[in-house]
Amino acid sequence: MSVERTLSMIKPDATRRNITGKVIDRLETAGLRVVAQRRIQLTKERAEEFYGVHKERPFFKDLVSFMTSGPIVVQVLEGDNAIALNREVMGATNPAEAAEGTIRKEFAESIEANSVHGSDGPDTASQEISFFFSSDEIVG
Ligand code: IDP
Ligand code: MG
Repeated sequence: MSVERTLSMIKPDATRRNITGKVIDRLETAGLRVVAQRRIQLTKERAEEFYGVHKERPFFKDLVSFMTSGPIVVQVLEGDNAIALNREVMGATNPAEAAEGTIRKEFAESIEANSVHGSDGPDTASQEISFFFSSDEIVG
């Protein structure tokens, strides 16, 4: 096992319902440690840049609109195998397919408004962390 860091976002559907604490509790209970955190409002330009990999997908415009519809909480999570562990705790993209006990099964409203983001691999984790945080903002 190796200690990793991953980028997490608590999405606007969750900030709107005031359940950021419930989401963070799931992450911490699973063994992930919040080593950086900030509540922000994404601009359209920043959301388009963050989700650039999806720009040809049919849901891209709606996704950018959703992600800018309210505040988000961006976090760096640290722990043993943090990248895969976070994906496991999050559950499948579509809450209808998410396993029992996962954040998306419990809290997501739809395949779009699915409460959380987590990096999907080591390269995206390091890119996504530096998209939001400088190294002196991450305190392990
Ligand atoms: P992930 O968040 O589980 O990694 P991705 O495929 O990377 O899923 O998609 C990024 C985000 O785009 C999803 O979390 C969700 O908010 C949105 N999304 C993905 N697929 C769809 C879809 O088919 N319809 C609407 N929104 C989608
Ligand atoms: Mg993804």
